[in-house]
Amino acid sequence: AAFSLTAQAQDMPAGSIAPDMPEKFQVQDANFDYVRKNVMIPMRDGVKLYTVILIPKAAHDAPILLTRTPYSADHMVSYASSGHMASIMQGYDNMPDVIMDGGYIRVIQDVRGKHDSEGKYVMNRPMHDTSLNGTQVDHATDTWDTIEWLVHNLPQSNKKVGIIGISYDGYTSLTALFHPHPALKVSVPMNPMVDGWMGDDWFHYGAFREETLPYVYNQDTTPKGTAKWWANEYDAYDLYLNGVSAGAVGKARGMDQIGFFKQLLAHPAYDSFWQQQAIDKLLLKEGLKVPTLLVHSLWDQEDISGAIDTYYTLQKNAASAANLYLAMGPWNHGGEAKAASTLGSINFHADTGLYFRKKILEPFLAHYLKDSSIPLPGRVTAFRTGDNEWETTTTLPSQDCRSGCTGLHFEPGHGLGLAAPVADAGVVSYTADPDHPVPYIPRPVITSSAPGTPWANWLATDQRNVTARPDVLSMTSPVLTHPFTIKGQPVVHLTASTTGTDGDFVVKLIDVYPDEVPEQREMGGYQFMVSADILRGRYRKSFEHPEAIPANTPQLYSFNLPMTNHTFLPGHRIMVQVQSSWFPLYDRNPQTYVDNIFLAEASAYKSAQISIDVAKSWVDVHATTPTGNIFAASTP
Ligand code: PG9
Repeated sequence: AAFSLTAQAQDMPAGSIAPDMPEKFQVQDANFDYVRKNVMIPMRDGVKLYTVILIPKAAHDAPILLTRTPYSADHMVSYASSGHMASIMQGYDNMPDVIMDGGYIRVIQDVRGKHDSEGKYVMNRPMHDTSLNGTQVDHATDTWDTIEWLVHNLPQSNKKVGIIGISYDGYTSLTALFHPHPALKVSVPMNPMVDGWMGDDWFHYGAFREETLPYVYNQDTTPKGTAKWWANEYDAYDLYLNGVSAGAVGKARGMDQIGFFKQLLAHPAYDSFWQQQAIDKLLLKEGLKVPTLLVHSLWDQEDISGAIDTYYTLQKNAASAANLYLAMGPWNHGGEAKAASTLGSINFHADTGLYFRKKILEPFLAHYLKDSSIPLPGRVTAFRTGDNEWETTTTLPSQDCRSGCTGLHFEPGHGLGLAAPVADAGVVSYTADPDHPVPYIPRPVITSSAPGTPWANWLATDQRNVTARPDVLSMTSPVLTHPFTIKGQPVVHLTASTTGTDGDFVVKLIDVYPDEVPEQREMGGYQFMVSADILRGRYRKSFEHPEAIPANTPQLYSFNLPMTNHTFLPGHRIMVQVQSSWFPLYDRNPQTYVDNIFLAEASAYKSAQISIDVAKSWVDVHATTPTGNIFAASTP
């Protein structure tokens, strides 16, 4: 060996050095239980997409499970600690107990323009048959071309393909359903991003999710995400307050070079830019032809609307509804892919993630991809929190609550009850000061992308951290003597006036635990948010055409809260909270009407007095348990 070293040195041109790394390192996989192929699959426009294929060595006649991602195919299979396929499948979107144990061929592809794929990235690439995309390609055509290549190049497969993924990869699982390839037999969009304006990642009913700026920065600056968001302030509350508006915070970091950021700034309202990207509505027009299992997390901190809106929208067409299944559970974003016996402090006393994977996902995939005699799960399988039970139904309660709903009515003295109060019950007021917005989690707010962030479980945070604030209104029921079960989407009816000309309304439905919880003492008095959302007041009449709020004039603010399936237990109380900021998850509303809140000047941000008409404010819920005399006689 000493000789060959000398020889090698002599071969080298003067002034160079022998590199350690071979041109291409060959991994020795003789003792692996799978074969890995990294291939560039050509699309119809010549762009090649980087695709990792893991084939179990025992595979023959095996179905294929595809995921299309902007989060790096390599990264998603880079956890190798042994030669077993399961060891590299620990992580986002990979559920080894289903995918590997099921003998599937696993395929993960980088979408256009991200990581090792060619082409240009567009954050939410519009479908090619809309006016927003002048090319002939989109995620649907890329999926089609990929599947075409897979079924012709994987002799170990049975030529049946399923597509699966969480969040962005749930969105690509939905886009695969447009003009689907005949070999696509099933889709499983988990926590999919569906309509970025209405209630998923970017806005909720027009309020901008300022804490997504780091995501946009990290994702949309370089193909491999090498440029990282930065902030000098440790507390994101300070960062966004100092930055004034979301537009200014982004611009200070050069984000006005990013196409998607420019689109955000140009489209604060629900105009045709957003409407043409609402996947649920496009899919209704297209028709759902492939069996699809939508997966929804009831405490999804990122995409809490996507799966549910898609479910309701597709119910409008019987043929599409016939291909549709829904599973939902007490998870955060993607929590169903992991162990899920708790959500923050809330304990479900059983692994609901494992139940989902084994009892719902596994048979669903196996039925369509392996053997149609394997029984399917129910149409709708849902975990009910509070009393912690799984249940199966054929459908969900109506989305609008037009009939058959129970009102949780505001009452004088900050009460909440089932009887509509007398006509003139007065108002309850608070001052909303944009210089002191209500934090969505206790400060310091560790931003969603930073180490140590409580982001994943924040929706289950104890609301006592804000209940005592004078700008948070809490309406509380007496103690329940009976269980009170609600399902579906609560509908808010708030009649309020403001001294300003714009304003936000956050409404939260909260389960207040008894002061003493012997089996879990730290839960005593816990205020568990069951469902909550925000409406930007300028959109109260039209999401497309904002209107200033006439000062000091009562207005109706009506909007749906996220899906529930929850039992308030005896001994607990029901609370509804109202506040005018949820910061910095949502950008501040200046409370003075300006054309574009992204560009609001510091001088526009003004305090406002908010007055809620007690008799004309309530939250409708689908209650499935008795609604008669369910409360103890006196308000505690
Ligand atoms: N919620 C993330 C996302 C989806 C779609 C667009 C942008 C962001 C995600 O977790 O993938």
